[in-house]
Amino acid sequence: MDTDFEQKIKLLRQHHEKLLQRMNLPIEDANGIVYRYTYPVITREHVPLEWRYDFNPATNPYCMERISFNATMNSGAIKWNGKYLMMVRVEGVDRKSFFAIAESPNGIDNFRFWERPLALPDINPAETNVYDMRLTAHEDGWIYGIFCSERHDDTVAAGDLSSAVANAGIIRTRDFIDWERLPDLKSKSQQRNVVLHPEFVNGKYALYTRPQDDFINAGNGGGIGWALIDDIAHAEVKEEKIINHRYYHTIKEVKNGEGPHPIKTSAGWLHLAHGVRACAAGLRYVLYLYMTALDEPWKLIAEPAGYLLAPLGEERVGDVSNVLFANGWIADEDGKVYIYYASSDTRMHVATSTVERLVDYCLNSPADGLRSAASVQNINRLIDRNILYLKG
Ligand code: BGC
Ligand code: BMA
Repeated sequence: MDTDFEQKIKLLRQHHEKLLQRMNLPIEDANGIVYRYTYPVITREHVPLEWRYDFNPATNPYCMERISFNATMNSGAIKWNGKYLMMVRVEGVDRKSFFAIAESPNGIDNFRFWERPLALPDINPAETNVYDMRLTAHEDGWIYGIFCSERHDDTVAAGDLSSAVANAGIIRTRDFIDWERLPDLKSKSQQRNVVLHPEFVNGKYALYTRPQDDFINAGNGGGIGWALIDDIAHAEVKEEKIINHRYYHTIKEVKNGEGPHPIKTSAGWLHLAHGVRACAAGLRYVLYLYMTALDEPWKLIAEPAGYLLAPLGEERVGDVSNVLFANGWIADEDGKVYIYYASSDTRMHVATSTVERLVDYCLNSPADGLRSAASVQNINRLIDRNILYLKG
């Protein structure tokens, strides 16, 4: 018996347990719209020790990690059997990412990975990387996952090992254990950020899409698209219309994409999305909200100016700095909303709010007037209203 080895493992387990059980409290400097929390909810340190260490001293005499992880980010989310689940994008030090479910009893701490990563049906040897899962419990009774399936673009010049093609992969389950993989979404353009709407619309499945000209650039195709699908088992985008546009000098000038599927509220569908602009430091990703009509989910009814959440403090720094990205949120029965967002492609956080607050934010914050002069007008209108009100 190697007591030194055993001692090391015991310590590792103790530290790991302490991290997993760490309590998470809201930070009180809020703007009234959302609350951030003290700690990230899932980091690479949360990855189970069994995935990392060989516990046998004979084959791991130095008690070293055998497989190491780089990041836990862009996670889908869903409430299932009373538990808060995240379908985490786990990325190894080899840059390959995969999916793994982590579960919490309360949605803000004590997230714990299930025993093994998701057994994603492997249907195409060219599929190189998978990421950014969106989960939707559809009214047809299945729980769907739509994710980005990426491969090398074989049409480019030899030696170009960076050009890639992004498609939407589709899986579904009834129990989160057995997953059926459906054929990838057929579309004329590349697709990342494809999301399934939870209800049938005119008897059809409905997808939020993000057509783009090539792997990185939205180009002419820019914006969040909307497409009706005849058969989800052979999904094809036949017609696509842009329902949320990009504009010059806004937080989404370069690209935007739907986050998780929208939340149904009495005032309309509440959407969380990401917007991207370019600057000297690279692409800056922030999160914003918009709303669409209840009966016509493709019709924009409200969009407050600018972002809801942007990288702050330590969130700014990571593998791809200056990025917030979200593809999961949960609206609880009592109206509380858990927004799961990743910072800088590195770690997962939670921010909480309520449906009422987020709807109020969307309907009553001024929209983007697209010019400095319009922004000043908005401020002056608020000051005028305050003067009037305070005079009594
Ligand atoms: C990365 C994604 C990124 C995309 C576009 C992919 O290779 O894995 O994180 O969003 O490229 O930059
Ligand atoms: C993308 C997304 C994310 C990522 C972001 C920033 O295009 O799909 O995977 O968080 O870039 O790197």
